[in-house]
Amino acid sequence: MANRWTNTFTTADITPEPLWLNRRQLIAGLGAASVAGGLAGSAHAAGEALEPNSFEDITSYNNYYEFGTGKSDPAENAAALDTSNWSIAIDGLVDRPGDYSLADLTDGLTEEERIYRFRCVEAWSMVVPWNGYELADLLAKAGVQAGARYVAFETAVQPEAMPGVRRSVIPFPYVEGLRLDEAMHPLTMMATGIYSKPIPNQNGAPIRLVVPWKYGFKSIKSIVRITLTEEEPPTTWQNLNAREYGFYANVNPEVSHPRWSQASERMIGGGLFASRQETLMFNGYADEVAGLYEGMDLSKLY
Ligand SMILES: Nc1nc2c(c(=O)[nH]1)N[C@H]1C(S)=C(S)[C@@H](COP(=O)(O)O)O[C@H]1N2
Ligand SMILES: [Mo]
Repeated sequence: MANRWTNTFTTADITPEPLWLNRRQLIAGLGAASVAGGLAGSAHAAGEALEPNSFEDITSYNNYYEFGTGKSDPAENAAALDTSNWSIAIDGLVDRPGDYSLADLTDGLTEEERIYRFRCVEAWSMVVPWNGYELADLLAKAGVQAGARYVAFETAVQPEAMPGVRRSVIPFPYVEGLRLDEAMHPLTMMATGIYSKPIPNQNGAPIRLVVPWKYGFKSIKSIVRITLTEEEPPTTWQNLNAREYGFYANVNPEVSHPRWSQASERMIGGGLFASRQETLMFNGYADEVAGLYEGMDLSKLY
């Protein structure tokens, strides 16, 4: 599969259609065919093929506050992260709570490649070729119970390895959450690779969330716990500043951050004279996800 990157890539290649067709039960309210068509259509709607950033761009300009607040701190410090014998505790409203190794979680699943836009709340963006699995398939291993409405996530805390944790630059562990239907959406993935290589520590090794229609801070790294809950779980940035960061944090060019506009974004790797590009509603994934928020006031979903 690695040699696919040397070929011209179309969005239709991102997910083999049979994988979509297997997902009928998981795609509540949408026919599998329309989801497959919708994903293929999204980049066309955005008017361009997705041209991934270089591996170097993606792995040297990071936000991972456990390793420091500078963009190059994670790449400099994250080699110390111990990713050996990783397991994720899955608990809360599940049929089979317990510690799941990466092998347990991915057993029987086919790793997929997805080229996704990635838009940080700080108004920069990249295009990343992730490798990984749909979160819905991992959650199915634990068996989500009927009463579950939200999914909470937690990042590892390794003070010896993490200078940002030792200095408490923000409260740790870093925590995030999704509504269950967002978590089950076929675009939501758990990434274990980039460019068909194991995901580098600075990008959230060995396994991190990727939710492409939301601001990057929702895509929590190096996950050690997943809890299915009835109540909306707290999130790190809401805890820090609820007036600036909301639970939903859907990319929305029409709703400014209190301190800056979200109407446009700077593309990483574009060079000094690169022009900004317009930010797209739901980061270009509106066809697929707008239905999740029907009847909700999008201006309040920041
Ligand atoms: N645990 C943890 N996860 C995190 C962060 C963090 O500081 N700690 N930063 C978030 C933010 S703000 C962004 S933009 C993305 C950056 O992902 P990347 O470095 O792979 O581009 O990770 C998100 N996940
Ligand atoms: Mo971010």
